Amino acid sequence: MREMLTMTTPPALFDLTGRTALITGSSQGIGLALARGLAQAGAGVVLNGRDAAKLAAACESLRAEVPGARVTTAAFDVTDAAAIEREVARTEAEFAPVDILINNAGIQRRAPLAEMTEAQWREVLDTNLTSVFLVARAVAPRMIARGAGKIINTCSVMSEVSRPTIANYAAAKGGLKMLTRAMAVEWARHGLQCNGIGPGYIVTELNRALVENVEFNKWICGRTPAGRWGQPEELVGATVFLASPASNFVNGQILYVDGGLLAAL
Ligand code: NAP
Ligand code: GCO
Repeated sequence: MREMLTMTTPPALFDLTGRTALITGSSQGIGLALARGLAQAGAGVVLNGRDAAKLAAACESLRAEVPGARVTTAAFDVTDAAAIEREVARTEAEFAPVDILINNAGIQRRAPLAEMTEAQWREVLDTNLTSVFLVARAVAPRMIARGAGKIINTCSVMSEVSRPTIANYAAAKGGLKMLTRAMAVEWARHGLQCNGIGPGYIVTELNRALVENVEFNKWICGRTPAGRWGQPEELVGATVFLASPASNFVNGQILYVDGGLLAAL
């Protein structure tokens, strides 16, 4: 056993040099922070979003922040199956094979459930859940052919609990927890590790209205044992772990990074 432990030194366990990560929804927020952290760990990164100009700006800033980093962009809507297939094929042909897929793109459309429109329901389920099926369906066969790959899905504490006005989002993130496990069950035998990260309340554009709401801000800081909102950068450690050789025997797990929120009544 001792020999096994000395086989790989800690830095190598978390070294992503030579690997390439596609991070959906990475033109801002959590996705961009994860891309930055993966680049700092040595990975080449492919930024994604629908807005090409926003992507170009994010790409430029990342190249400046992480000198020598391999950074490119792939603009596509994660709900558009044809665009996904086209951009994944182009990325693998022109940039590098995708070793790490982070299904991170997501939206919120808050409304009381009894008043929620079909459009609000479908847009959230399409973007936060079905998209993960569509993108993984394009990437996983290539990983399976190579006998290796890391898939990390951005779940949420809403994969476990809900609150009023986000039934669509909670349903999507609850489904994403089980889709993550289903991926692990089918693809682990092919050398893939499929897991998720479960952020708590993080300060991003998606939550701007909540952060700026004095009453909600007070509630969430009281509801979170750490007594504060999280920052996107605080999700990087868990993501690098799940993207690296350190997690080669970890499958079907959701790693919650929530300041203790789910531990508390
Ligand atoms: P954000 O700041 O609003 O960023 C969302 C990103 O997703 C943007 O880059 C956006 O770019 C992209 N995106 C949205 N719809 C897309 C689509 N159809 N196709 C491709 N890209 C799309 O949100 P965030 O807080 O970073 O959220 C990122 C992920 O973390 C989401 O899955 C969210 O559910 C999850 N999450 C967030 C929190 C939190 O507290 N913030 C907590 C738990 C989980 P474009 O609009 O340019 O396409
Ligand atoms: C909300 C928030 C949450 C967070 C996150 C918590 O309306 O309560 O948007 O859904 O974004 O998902 O983990």
